Amino acid sequence: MDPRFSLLAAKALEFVAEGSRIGLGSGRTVEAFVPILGDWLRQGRHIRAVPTSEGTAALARKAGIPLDTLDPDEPLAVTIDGADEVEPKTLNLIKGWGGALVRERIVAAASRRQIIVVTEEKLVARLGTRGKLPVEVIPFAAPFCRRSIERIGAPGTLQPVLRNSEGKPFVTDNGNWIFDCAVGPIDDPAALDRSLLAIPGVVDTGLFLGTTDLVLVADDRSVRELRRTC
Ligand code: A5P
Repeated sequence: MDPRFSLLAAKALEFVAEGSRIGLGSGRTVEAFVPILGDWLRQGRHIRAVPTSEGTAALARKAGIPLDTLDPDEPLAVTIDGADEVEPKTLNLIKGWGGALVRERIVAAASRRQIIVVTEEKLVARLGTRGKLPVEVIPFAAPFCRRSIERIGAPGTLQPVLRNSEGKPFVTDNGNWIFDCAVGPIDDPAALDRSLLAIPGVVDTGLFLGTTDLVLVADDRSVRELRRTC
């Protein structure tokens, strides 16, 4: 395992309060956090966690973390999640390379704070720089969504490629498919997000704009905290 994941996990634990309900994100970085959280609970502490994917739920059960469901009357204190790109000034994100974007969005919205844990190569000057924007679609609408996505912006702006797993479409925890759209640095992420969400059959996009309160970034030796500056 990348040793930076352990640094991030230890730091993230500082933001979990005894007795709280938290959101648990998805991806390798969170996978490193789950067993450390389990060890912390075995020292006599209590939390309940809402997982953002079936994969995280399985890991959490294995680690002895009590699971919970969303409660509209009781926001989660914090969600600890990963990301695929982070813009340091705005803390805007691209998420979903792991395929859990929809539940990640819902759990983030149900939380008072969203804390993102990343290694430093995830930091980008402009979203899109790492070249991939996931868009979750309803399978019935997939051909229509593909065509509509291709027509956004100048020709070639977004090139949707259906995500595959062992030769078949990758199926999300919600029974949907994902188009990984080849992108470059995005000029106006909010406008792009609106255009994508306006397509019938698009469930959600990997653009997480204005949802993040704090980003923890690990290099080989330490973890630094990023807060929004604009
Ligand atoms: C899951 O859908 C994603 O949003 C993950 O949070 C993201 O891909 C980060 O994953 P890693 O920690 O594995 O890079």
